[in-house]
Amino acid sequence: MKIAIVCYPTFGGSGVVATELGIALANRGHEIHFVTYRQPVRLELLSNRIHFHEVHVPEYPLFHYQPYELALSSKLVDTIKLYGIELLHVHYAIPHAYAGYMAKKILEEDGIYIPMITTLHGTDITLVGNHPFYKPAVNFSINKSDVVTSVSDDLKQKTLDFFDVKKEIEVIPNFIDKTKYSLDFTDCQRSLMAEDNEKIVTHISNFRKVKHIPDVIHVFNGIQKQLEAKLIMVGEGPEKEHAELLCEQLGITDKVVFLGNSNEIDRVLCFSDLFLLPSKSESFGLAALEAMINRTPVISSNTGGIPEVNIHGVTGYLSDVSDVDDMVKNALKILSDDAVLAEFKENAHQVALNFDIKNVMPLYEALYEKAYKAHYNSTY
Ligand code: GMT
Repeated sequence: MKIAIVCYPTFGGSGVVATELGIALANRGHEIHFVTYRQPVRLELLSNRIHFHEVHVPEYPLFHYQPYELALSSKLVDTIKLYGIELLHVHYAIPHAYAGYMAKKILEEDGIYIPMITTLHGTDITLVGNHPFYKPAVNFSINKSDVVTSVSDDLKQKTLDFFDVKKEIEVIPNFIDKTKYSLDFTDCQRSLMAEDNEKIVTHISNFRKVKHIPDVIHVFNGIQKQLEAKLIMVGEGPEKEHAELLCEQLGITDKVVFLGNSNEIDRVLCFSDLFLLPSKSESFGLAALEAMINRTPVISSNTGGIPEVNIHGVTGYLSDVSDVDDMVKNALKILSDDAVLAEFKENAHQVALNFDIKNVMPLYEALYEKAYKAHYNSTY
């Protein structure tokens, strides 16, 4: 099938899921066309089955805001016509579902009908999407999608609670590709980051407020008071500067490394002993799943879709949002005993295997087939 994928090309989870899905679909023989404003960060190789079409928004001084949705709709129309695209899959409702629907309607004028799948990822529903400024447009575009998917049961429920959705929402979780993680990969270079007696604690995110970055620092502070440890912070975002300042105030700067954005998170996770994800809300928590497949247990908040991934007492622990003391207590339970740590590491890996792309991709493919057939039957 020829599929156009619209996503954010950045380090955010929705872009990562869209990119990895596109690559996997191409490996299964589909022809994939990414349409976005920059080459997605996880998309390293283009091929005859993976294409990238850049959306340009020409600067014009009259416009206070440059109209990205308009440029995206136009690019979609052109790409779909030129390459004979059969299905459109948009990731993140804002503004992608809206722009996708416009493209669909424009194409209909030329007698071209194309089904659109919208995947809801989280903040497009929980934070941004239900803001009164956007809500009517988001509600409309969800209902106008031919198929709607969400990445967790919790996000499905929130979408039904916040919006007036008339469509069935299919839950398809985030995934990993287990073939990328084999036991014989030993080149972790752990010694570059920590001494042998130090435990390595890691956090990876886009450092937005929703991630509760100060909680990450406070939890680590509690851990390092009890045992030798290092904290590795991966990512960039608005809360980073404050986090650096907080480390200085707590006198732990020599124990915390800020790495910035990285394409090598598996390398970092490979030598990590614990992953911290104390977010205020999290529709799934792809970062936690990526930690788990790398044998890193997770200390997280008990919010959103996280409990669907991080199993309390098995792959890590869940605490109430902002309950830093409980997170410290749970972290120490895992880190203080090497046998317990080894058990949690193995459990984390085993549970993560349930989310292997081999199990998840057929769910998307089945929906594509269904959407394509339904669309075809209703239009011809
Ligand atoms: O985590 C982020 O802030 C990035 C965000 C995004 O939209 O790119 O991630 C969301 O989508 C991911 C992929 O489906 C989920 O794993 C994340 O949990 C979700 N983030 C939030 O809900 C905060």
